Amino acid sequence: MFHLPKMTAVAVVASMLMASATSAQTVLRSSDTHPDGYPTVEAVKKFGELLSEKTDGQYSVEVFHSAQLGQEADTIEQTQFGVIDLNRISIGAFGTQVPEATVTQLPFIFRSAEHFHNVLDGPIGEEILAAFDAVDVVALAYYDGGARSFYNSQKPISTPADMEGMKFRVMGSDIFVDMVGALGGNATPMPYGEVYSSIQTGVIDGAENNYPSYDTAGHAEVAQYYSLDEHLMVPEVLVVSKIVWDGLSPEVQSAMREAAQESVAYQRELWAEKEVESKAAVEAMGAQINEVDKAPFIEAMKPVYDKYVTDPKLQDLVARIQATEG
Ligand code: GTR
Repeated sequence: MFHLPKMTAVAVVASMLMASATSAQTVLRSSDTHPDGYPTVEAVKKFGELLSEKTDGQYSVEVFHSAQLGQEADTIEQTQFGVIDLNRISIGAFGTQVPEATVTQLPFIFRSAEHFHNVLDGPIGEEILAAFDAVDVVALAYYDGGARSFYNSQKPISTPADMEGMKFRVMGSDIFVDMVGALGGNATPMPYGEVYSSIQTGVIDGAENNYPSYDTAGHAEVAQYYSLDEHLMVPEVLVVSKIVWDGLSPEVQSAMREAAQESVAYQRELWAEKEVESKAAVEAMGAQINEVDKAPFIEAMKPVYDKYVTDPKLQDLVARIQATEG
């Protein structure tokens, strides 16, 4: 190895620092658990292009897809520490850390995609985004994540009774554990990246997710029964580390907020296309999709609401969501 004399090394480092200060090209690293091409990954790339345009090339974004930076729970911590700059993540992965955001994890809280958009695009959506400040990230925008339904390797599920004794993987939030419990099943929180092999080896019977995840993670290959109860619509969020955010000028902060907002319409378009494409893809993989009467599933969720919606502030939030049109 070539060793520089001490003084020379110092001079080299100093000139490198000066170069980075003058050229001022900052590449922000963004995490995503999904593979390249997935709507969230493509939307964050678009966000990066818009940010770069708005900052005259001063800031750009590199998306580390396919969980290259780790599983979601770990990447949240790293984002809080400022090790990862940006993160596109499901609100479900935050668990119950952000009380206002937990309402979006309540089963059947959103009645339709239209209701979901009406709530998140308005003042309630703003209020929930702002609540993330308390956990050291700044939430910039919501992306679509569709409706999640149960799937498993054993049999079609038509009523909660069919779930009796079955094991389902859920995201790391107590709400989801109680949700499955209230339906008669057993829930195991585990990282997304372990679901495929856990179903394959029989550690769990199934999981729950939207069509695009069920498709792209290959879960349809190992759990062919997909039962359309659509119990959850959990928003995806794009967050930036608070440490990184605090180091940005107000101009760059606004550019970032604008770029994030502008990437939303693009993500929604890609999402709508991907849902259709993935439904066809899973059917081609042998998935058997059954319709479900949602009423008994909705009915069974009362204890979950009773347990998690006790704070009057959250009760008010839930009431306002329910009163929103759509
Ligand atoms: C997907 C979501 C991911 C991840 C995954 C999971 O729908 O887009 O961010 O949370 O679900 O179930 O872990």
